[in-house]
Amino acid sequence: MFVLPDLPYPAAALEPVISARTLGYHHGKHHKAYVDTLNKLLAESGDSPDSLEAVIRETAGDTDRRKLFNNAAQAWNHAFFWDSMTPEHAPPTADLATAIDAAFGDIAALREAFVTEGVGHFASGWVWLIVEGDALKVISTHDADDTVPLEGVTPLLVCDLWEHAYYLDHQNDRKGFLEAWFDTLANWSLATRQLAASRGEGDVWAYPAPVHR
Ligand code: MN3
Repeated sequence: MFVLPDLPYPAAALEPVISARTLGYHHGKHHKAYVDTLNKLLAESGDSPDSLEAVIRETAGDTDRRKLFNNAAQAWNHAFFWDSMTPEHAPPTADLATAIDAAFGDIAALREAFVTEGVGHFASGWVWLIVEGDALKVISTHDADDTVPLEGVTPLLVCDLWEHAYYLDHQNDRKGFLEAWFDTLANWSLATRQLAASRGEGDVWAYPAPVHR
């Protein structure tokens, strides 16, 4: 079975952009429900996969296993989202800063691209900073879809575009949420590690391995 990872910081650590109330519900109710449903579906089918990434890759695009995919991917996306934020925000440096400048011109242009992609994304989903091959890109995905099944793509950061991520704190102001998120919460240390891993230095981020009982 898969565990619900603890938040990597106290629930109030991301205030005022994300309140403790929002984070408490988001992690303790939404994320937990995805993990619980994932475990229930796996128990019913008798499967005991080696990793959550394997479940997502095997079920992506399989309409008969859409429910399993949705819950597996949402479990993964939320854990990566928690790690995509930090109360100790610091700007990108070194190789990451160089890669951002090469792809977008500067950090302000990346911010514009990230916010514009997130605001323009219709309904629920996720906005990502990824590296594909050698190039940084901003993309969005719908509903539970993520980058795990995409060959040659490493996610650097993700932000949740579902209304439950921001509605209590920002109401319908997705743009304001994304701007504040980018300016004060984005975890560029994670992005730096992911970029290095995409180049073969260290391991890419992975969901905690399942516990077999
Ligand atoms: Mn969410």
